[in-house]
Amino acid sequence: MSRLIIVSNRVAPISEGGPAAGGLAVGVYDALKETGGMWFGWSGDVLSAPAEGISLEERGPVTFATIGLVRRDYDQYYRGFSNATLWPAFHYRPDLIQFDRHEFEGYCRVNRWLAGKLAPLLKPDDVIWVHDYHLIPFAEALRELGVTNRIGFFLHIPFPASQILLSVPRHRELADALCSFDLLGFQTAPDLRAFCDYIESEANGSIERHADAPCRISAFGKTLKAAAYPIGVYPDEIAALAKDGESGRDVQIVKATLHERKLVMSVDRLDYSKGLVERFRAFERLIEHQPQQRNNVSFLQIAPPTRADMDAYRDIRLQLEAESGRINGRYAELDWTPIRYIHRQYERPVLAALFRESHIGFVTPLRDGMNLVAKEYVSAQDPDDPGVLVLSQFAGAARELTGALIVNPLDIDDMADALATALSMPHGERQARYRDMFESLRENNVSVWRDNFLRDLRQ
Ligand code: GDG
Repeated sequence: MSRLIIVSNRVAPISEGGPAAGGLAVGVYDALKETGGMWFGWSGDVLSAPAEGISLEERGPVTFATIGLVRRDYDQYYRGFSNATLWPAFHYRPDLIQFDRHEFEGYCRVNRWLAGKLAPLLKPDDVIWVHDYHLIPFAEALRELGVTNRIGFFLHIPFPASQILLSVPRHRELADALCSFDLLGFQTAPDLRAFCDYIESEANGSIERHADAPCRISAFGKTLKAAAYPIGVYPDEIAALAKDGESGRDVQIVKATLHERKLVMSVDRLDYSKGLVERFRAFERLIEHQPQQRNNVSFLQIAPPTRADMDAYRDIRLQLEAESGRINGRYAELDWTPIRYIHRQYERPVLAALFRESHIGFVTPLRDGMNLVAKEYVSAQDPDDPGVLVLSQFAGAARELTGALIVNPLDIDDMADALATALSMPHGERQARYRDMFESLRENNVSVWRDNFLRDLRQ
C-alpha cells in the first residue's frame, strides 16, 4: 500500500489526548492515526531567521515533518491572505475582506517554498492529501517541481457563491490553481455546487455530472474530479470518553455549582463566523421572555482564543466580553450567573464529559464548513437520557444531523424559541432524535470520510 502524505498549514502539536482546539487538526489526526504516514506543515513557530531544515518526529505510525516560518511569511501568508482575505470571503463576510497584493504574493511564495521542502521527501507512489484554504496553490507548486504523484485537496471551510468569490482579487488564479489537483473534496453538496457554478459561469469550464461518483471538470486546460465528502467523528470513542469523564473533577464542580439547574453548552474557537454574539442575545431573549426559566437554566460558553493577533478577532472578543457583562449585569442573582463565558482551552475528555452533562448543545455558527462540535455533542450524550442539539442551518452538519432543532442564527427569537422547546422536550422525543443522529454519525465516521476520499483520489 502506498504511503499517505498529509499536508496542512498547521501540524498539530499532538499532546496526550489528541490535538487541542481546531477541527482540521482533530479530523486529520483521527484519520491519520489508523493508516499511518507522514504529516507535513508549519510547526507553529515564528522564527527570526529562515529555518535550516525540517524537523522529523515519529509518534507511532505517524511521522510529523514540521518547519517554522519567518515573520514576514507568517504575516503575509498566514495572517494576511489566508486569514484576512480568504477566511472572511469563504465565510460570506465580504465586509471583512482585506486585500494586499504583497500578501497574495507572499501566500504564493510560501506555498512554493513549502512544496520545495516536501518534494525531496516524497517517494514515487506516495499519495498526497492537501488540506484547506492556506494551501490552494500547493499542487501547482509541486507540479512545477516535476512531482507527478496523485494529489488531492480537501476544503474544510465553505466554498462561497460565485458573486462572493468574485470580490476576492486574483480569484481566477486561485480557481486555476485548484484545478491542478487530481481530486477536490468539499464538505457538502452546496459547496461543490458553488465551485461548479464558478467553473461554468466564470471560467468557461465544463462539468460532467455523475449520480454516485465524483463529477469530472475540465477548465483552465486541465481535467480533475470533485465531490462532497462530509467529515465525521468517531462517535463511539467520544461516547466512551464522555462516560469515563463523568466523575472527573471539572464535571463535578460544574454540577455542584448548577444546583440542579439545566445546562446549555457551547464550545467554539473565538471566531466571528461562529455566531457567538447572536447566541448570547438568544439566551438573553429566553430569560427575558420566560422569567420562570431564570432559576432553571445556565449557559456555559467555552471559547478558546484563536488568531488573537488580528484586529477582527480582537473586535469579536471585546464584543463578546461586553455582551456577557451586560447580560449578566442585568439578570444575575446572588446565587445565579446566567452566562459563564470562559476564554480558555480545556482538555478533550473534559469537554466530552461536559457535553454529556448538558441538556442542550447550542451550536449556531453564521457559516461553518461542517462543525465538529455539533457531532461531538451528539456523540457524547447518555443514550438513556440524551440532551438536545440546537443547530444552525448554516453549519454543514445540519444536512446530516436532522434530529437537531434547526435554527437561523440571525433570528434571535427563533433561537430562543428552540431553547425553550429543547428545555421542555419529552424524554421519548429526545431519545428518538438522538438515536437517529448517532446512527448517522456511526455510518459516516472519520474513517468513512477518509476512505471515500482516498478511494476516489487513487482511482
Ligand atoms: C474547521 C472548519 C470543520 C474547541 N475548543 C476546544 C477544543 N475544540 C475542538 C472541538 C472540535 C474542534 O476543536 C473545532 O472544530 P469545528 O469543526 O467545530 O470548527 P473549526 O475549528 O472552525 O474547524 C469546520 C472543521 O474544520 C473540520 O473539517 O468542521 O467547519 O471551520 O473538535 O472539540 N478542543 C480542546 N479544547 C478546547 O478548548 N481540546
